[in-house]
Amino acid sequence: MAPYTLTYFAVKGRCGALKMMLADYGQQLKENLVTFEQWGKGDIKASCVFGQLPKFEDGDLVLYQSNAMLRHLGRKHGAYGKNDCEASLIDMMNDSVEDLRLKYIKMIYQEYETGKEAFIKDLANQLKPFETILAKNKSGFLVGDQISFADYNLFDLLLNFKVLSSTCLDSFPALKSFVDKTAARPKIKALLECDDFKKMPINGNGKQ
Ligand code: GTB
Repeated sequence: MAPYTLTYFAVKGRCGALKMMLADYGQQLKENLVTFEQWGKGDIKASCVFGQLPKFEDGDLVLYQSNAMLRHLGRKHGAYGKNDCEASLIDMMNDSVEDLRLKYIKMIYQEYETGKEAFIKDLANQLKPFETILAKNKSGFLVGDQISFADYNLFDLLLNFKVLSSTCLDSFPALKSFVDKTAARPKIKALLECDDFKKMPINGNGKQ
């Protein structure tokens, strides 16, 4: 039996990083896919503590909030740094990935037609700090010398950006190498190549 259960819509959305992390750690995941029709009835929404999905279950523990899920799995599977200072730096990195993801989500869901070009134009400014961090940290990870949940989260978002603008990493060698190396991790490569994952849209409104 899979130790973890994820309830979410049939999109990568806020769960791509979580799926990559679990795949990389060789963990099974049971997925309950919720359709818009089911969601629209309102009873699933009413059952969610904050009225939103994803919902993640680890035995009796029920979590909402995708970043809390990443932190939980980071703690359990050794992807939350080697000490408290690394853990705090990983939190800082993940918060910055979240800031950027929120900008992306806003553009996708609220202003795709009017804001896409401006978003792509500004992407280099947004990516520069991550490039600097990765170029400085010779391990190829955001913090320390081992992969953390923030790395999976950044990787997932960068894959979305590459779909949005295929050339967006061209002037960022450290980010490009980070993406190539993460994508080449055997279990992540297998997930990225598997049909069930590939066919899932990135976002719920069909924009990408
Ligand atoms: N901070 C929360 C987290 O990180 O988990 C944000 C969760 C969230 O935004 N959930 C959205 C949701 O439940 C789905 S993710 N929306 C329904 C509601 O609020 O009633 C984004 C998303 C939006 C729409 C679709 N879709 O239409 O397929 C898919 C994903």
